[in-house]
Amino acid sequence: MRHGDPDANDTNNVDERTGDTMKKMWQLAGMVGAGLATSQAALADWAYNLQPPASPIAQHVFDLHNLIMLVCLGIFIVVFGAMFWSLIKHRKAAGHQAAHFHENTTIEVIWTVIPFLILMGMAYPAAKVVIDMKDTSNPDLTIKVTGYQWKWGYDYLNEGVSFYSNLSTPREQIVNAQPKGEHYLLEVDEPMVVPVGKRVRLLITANDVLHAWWVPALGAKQDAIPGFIRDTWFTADKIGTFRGQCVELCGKDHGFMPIVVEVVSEEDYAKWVASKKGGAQVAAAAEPVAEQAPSAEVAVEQGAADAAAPAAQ
Ligand SMILES: [Cu+2]
Repeated sequence: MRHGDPDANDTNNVDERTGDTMKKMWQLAGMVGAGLATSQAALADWAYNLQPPASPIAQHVFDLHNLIMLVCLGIFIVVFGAMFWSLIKHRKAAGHQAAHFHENTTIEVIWTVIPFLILMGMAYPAAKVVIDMKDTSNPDLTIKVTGYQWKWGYDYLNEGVSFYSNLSTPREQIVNAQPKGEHYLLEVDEPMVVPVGKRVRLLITANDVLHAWWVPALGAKQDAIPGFIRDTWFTADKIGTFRGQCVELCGKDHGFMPIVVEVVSEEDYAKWVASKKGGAQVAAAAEPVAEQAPSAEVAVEQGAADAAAPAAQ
């Protein structure tokens, strides 16, 4: 600061104001830090990776993710390493003279060929996984999944079992009148039940607007589109409960139509089917499920999918 300068006072004020802003920023940072520290429970739930895979496809997706992240890391290190090395080693202050040249065919060929090879190296395993995801041939059982505002409908085409799956989180938890449960907004009254180790084909559609069915641990994700039937598949390789959500913004209760898949042993699955069929007879189809949803026949007429095939098998 120049003493005796008529602007010295103004400069002082600017310094003070800058100091105030800095102080405020530090206070804000402190508040955010304290906020994070007090929500230790919430932090404990944070996971910094994909969900542990529970199907071969999910495993492929997981491995692919790791591989691509490593490639990205390698590129990051090389590019930033070269940049900082150039900035520091060749700085003017160190007496470096700038080179004067234009065009260098060798370097241009190298920086075209290397990225091309990297891209090809990433595209090959990625395409393999995508093709595997789309191969829904030879299923052991087929389930039609219908998205509704705001619930899911499941029709087991082989067993003739149909039901809706609704959010079961109590209203009190949603409006903060009760503490939130362990599976808050990720719990349903009737989960999808499938046998372990079986190839499950899902025919996915919607009855009103776009929805999307996603269970990350099973590696199954597919848009549910009214009037169309899209398919996907999974083979759960462990018994357990797997949770997912609708992942296409579908209206006011989009966040209130979770998905729960219960993977059980083959015996338990047979028991479950028997119990569902017994229950269905009692109910005497009082409420025909998925009446308005596009039937398999309609879909075939539309040429949308070979939806009738699993029923015929
Ligand atoms: Cu939805």
